Amino acid sequence: MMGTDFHRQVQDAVRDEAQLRAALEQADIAPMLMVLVQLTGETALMEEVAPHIQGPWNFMNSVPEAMKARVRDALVAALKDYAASGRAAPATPDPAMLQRMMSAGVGQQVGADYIPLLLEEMRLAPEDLRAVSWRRDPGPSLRDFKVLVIGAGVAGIVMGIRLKEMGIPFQILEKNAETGGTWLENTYPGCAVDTPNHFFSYSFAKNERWTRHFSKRDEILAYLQDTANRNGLPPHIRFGVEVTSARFDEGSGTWRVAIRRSADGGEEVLTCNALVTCVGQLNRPFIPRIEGLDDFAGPAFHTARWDSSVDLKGKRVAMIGTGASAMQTGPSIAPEVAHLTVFQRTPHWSLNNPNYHKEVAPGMIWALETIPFLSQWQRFQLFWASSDGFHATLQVDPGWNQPDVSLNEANHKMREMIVDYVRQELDGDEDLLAKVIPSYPPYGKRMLRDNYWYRMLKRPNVALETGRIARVTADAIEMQDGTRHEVDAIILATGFMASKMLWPMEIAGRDGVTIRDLWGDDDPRAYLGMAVPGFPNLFVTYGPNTNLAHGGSIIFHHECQVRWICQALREMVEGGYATLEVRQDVHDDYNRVLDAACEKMVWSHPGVTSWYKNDRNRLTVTSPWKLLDYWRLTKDFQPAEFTTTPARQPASAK
Ligand code: N01
Repeated sequence: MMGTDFHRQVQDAVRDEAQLRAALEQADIAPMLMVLVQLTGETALMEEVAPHIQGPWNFMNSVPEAMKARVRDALVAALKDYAASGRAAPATPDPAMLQRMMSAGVGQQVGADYIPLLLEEMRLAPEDLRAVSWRRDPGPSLRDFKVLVIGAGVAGIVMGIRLKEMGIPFQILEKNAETGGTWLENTYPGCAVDTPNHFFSYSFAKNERWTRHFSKRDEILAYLQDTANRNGLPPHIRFGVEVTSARFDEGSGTWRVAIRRSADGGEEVLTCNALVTCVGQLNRPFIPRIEGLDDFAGPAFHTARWDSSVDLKGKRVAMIGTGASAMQTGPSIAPEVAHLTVFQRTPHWSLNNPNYHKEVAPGMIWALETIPFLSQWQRFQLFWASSDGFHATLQVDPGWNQPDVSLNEANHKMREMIVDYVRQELDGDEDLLAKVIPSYPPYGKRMLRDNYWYRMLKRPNVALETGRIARVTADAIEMQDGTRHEVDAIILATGFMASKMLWPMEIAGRDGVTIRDLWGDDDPRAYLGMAVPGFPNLFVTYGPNTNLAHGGSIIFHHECQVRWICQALREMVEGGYATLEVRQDVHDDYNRVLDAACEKMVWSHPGVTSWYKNDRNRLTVTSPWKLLDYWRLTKDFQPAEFTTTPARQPASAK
């Protein structure tokens, strides 16, 4: 924080003491405590409060009111003192002090190895530690270097911002008419994030104004678009063009990228030195092959292609699927439809989070905006809450005596805790409970956040069907046991073609070998999820085994990937290389270790079927690594892991 910013913030904070005190009543106690320690260097009160903090979420502490009041008083006094004295902003605490503060703030031991990661993530100091800078002046060699980025969603935005910062010429190709990617395309009722928002945001574009702890789609889309606009991305984005294929040209070491314009269907070929895909894993809807689905007479659409022209009010609606999209859609439409039949093939686990439906109190928003360092410490709390805490409990204990239903003691306790919660939500309806509790261990499929799903199932106008669908007719869904559900509309909450990564683009590398030749429909592999032998100068974000399922935010992963890709591009530019290609042995060794790590994780459990793995039980989509592991793996690009060819050719890109 620059000195003047700090002083302006401190002056703003103390201008109206009554307002400051009212705001502090609504802000979270642990982040306030951390700010107090940072401002004063005094730890005595923190040590007194620490035993009352039992976890990183704000609902996990039992700090007595009188103690909270002392924290607030001390913070007001510290802010007033800074305002009156004009003293410089306090330095970032040293690593040992940070570790103690962090551990006290979350009521858990924060390992020293997390401190460098957290400093980046929180941005306590003004420097942007994730920015990649040149080691020597790239000079004129940048002029004829060009990067094409496919997609202007969450990953494409950070990719573009970092390329722009480095001065690397680039263009983003986006099939839609606006930025936002998945948050633009998904408009189904109830669409929201289920990672806490003060963490689910870019580290370099904090947003203190989230109105909810888990915001709805419109607010997230506005944030993404605002971030893109503020950072001057629109002139670099070509909207309304879909990449259909990309071919590597061995002679020039460049990629020839074919695009189709949505306005007139016309086609063009662009050329670039490096190609970065930012198309996500969850972009192409999966439409199940159900006999007769095309013959249904009423509206039938996928959650990610929501047809807002259809009024569901008073209609008999079928919803197929019970994943994250269904979890948000179902309870949102149930109150208005005449009848909702939920078709569950296998149940999901779902956790309750008391903040999930809450708005952020206005005083808290004010405090986050106004009090120096508070939003950084808030981010830390939520990072830790959503971080690696559960990772160890998601690994198989080979000696565990109930391996079908859980992995180990901690996982079994979680199972029992969730079952108790669901039983309560279902008012003790044991028949329904038996249908909605999975037989596989918790976290086997993506862990959902309960959006009042179980209460929805208790509504008189909602029914849960757990049989197998046989066919769809013009006006009904027929089950294998002969049951017939007459419906007016069908919602397909059936997920995405996640394993068929980069589809439907045809991407051909050396010798014309395509990504599909290599990966088939469901077996993608890459080094760190980003680089593929035989595909020089191609970088994949959110590629194989980079989805997060134990915690974290996909934005965190994107920032790790983008830094690594920028370092790779720096290597190309500074070295004047035509090509940069991951070594086959490096790729293979990584995948061997990765597969072994995956096999121990809950997502590989034989009782689980999910989009995380292919039908040979190999995890293809999801990462087995802790956030710390992946951060370490991607922090420093290792040139020795790549082969290069010299003498770059200019890309005659349009
Ligand atoms: O898709 P899913 P999703 N007959 O694949 C069922 C992210 N996301 O769109 O479990 C009957 O999870 C299928 O059944 P089964 C998030 O990463 C995030 O809900 O395979 N049923 C399953 O129930 C998420 O994980 C948010 O037995 C069929 C459902 O369809 C990912 O997107 C919100 C079937 C598909 O569930 C995908 O979630 C929304 C068939 N033939 C999405 N085929 C946030 O909160 C499939 N199913 C941030």
